[in-house]
Amino acid sequence: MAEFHGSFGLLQRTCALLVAACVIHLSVVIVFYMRSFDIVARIPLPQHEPTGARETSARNRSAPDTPEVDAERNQTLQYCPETPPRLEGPLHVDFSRPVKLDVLMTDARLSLGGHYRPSECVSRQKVALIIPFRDRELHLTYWLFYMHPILQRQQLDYGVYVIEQNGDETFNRAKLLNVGYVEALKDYHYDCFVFSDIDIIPIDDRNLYKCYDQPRHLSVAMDKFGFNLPYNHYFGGVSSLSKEQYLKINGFSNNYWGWGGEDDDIYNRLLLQGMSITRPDHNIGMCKMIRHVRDKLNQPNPQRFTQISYTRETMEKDGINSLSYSVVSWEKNRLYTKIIVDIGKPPHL
Ligand code: UDH
Ligand code: MN
Repeated sequence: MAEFHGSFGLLQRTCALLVAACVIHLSVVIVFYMRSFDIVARIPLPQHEPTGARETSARNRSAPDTPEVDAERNQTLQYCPETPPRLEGPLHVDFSRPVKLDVLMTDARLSLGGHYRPSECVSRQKVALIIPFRDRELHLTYWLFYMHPILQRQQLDYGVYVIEQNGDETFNRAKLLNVGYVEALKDYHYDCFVFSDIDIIPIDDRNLYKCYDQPRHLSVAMDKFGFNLPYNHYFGGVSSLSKEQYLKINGFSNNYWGWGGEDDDIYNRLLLQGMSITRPDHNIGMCKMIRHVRDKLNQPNPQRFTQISYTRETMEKDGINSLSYSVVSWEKNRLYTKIIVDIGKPPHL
């Protein structure tokens, strides 16, 4: 009898334990179910999230978060509004006034590599700013001084990449831009690329440095050209392409050595792939270029006119799929990432 009571007690305790486990399991399921509804209700999906926005980066060298961490942030913050609320409109940009970077250098909102993202909302795009560079230190100082505050007011999740051509061969702007695209993607999962000359600053912060449904030309009314376009299909200076748009044209040509032509070749590529370009209104697209003389190692490319007449034939095999270079150094400082690269030299004919 005692033995019967003993095994009955054991059975009773086992059953009680089983019921308790079921209750715990059920409550966990209910909590997760309710939270999933809560998340859907709180996070509106962006209207035009570019493709590739959720791709993972190949390497993560720095402060920028991985997509997994992003996902966590996204649960507590709303997407930034289409129109950033703290824009100032027309700006005062004066290259005769010396500027200092000390205030920016202590801006705690900037992380190493000149990376920023707003704390108040989740940016709709991740923007890499790619700057072709050699021997323009003063221009770089002005660019950083004026651009960081503008990009921050535009609530962009952005990083700055200065791609410096090593050595003293003829300059090749478009090839450096291709390198910038590849290297920036190794750093963070960007989905938008703004390609900017070092010496151009917009004078209205409503000119948003982001990507649109079509490739965008941003520097549309430069002081250098009497606040006009030098010609209708001009696509040089500052432009933006989403990752998808960039890949559709096989990136840029690697073969324009010296000044000129590469921007017209990009324009041809876009049209040949059935795209059109968008531009801001004239007053919003006004910008200033720092006055300078032609660089010694960037003389006009005499072959540029012939080259741009063959874009259709060359673009398939000359671009991101044929890019070759070697990285000399990769260094992040407070305000930007500097990547020095060896991009070879022009073929001798
Ligand atoms: N750059 C350097 N170092 C050089 C040469 C060029 O950093 O030695 C970079 C820099 O970012 C510069 C950009 O390449 O802003 C373009 O070169 P640029 O400033 O000499 O070009 P430019 O002022 O641009 O002449 C206006 C071009 C409009 C004519 C359109 C031709 N298709
Ligand atoms: Mn210039």
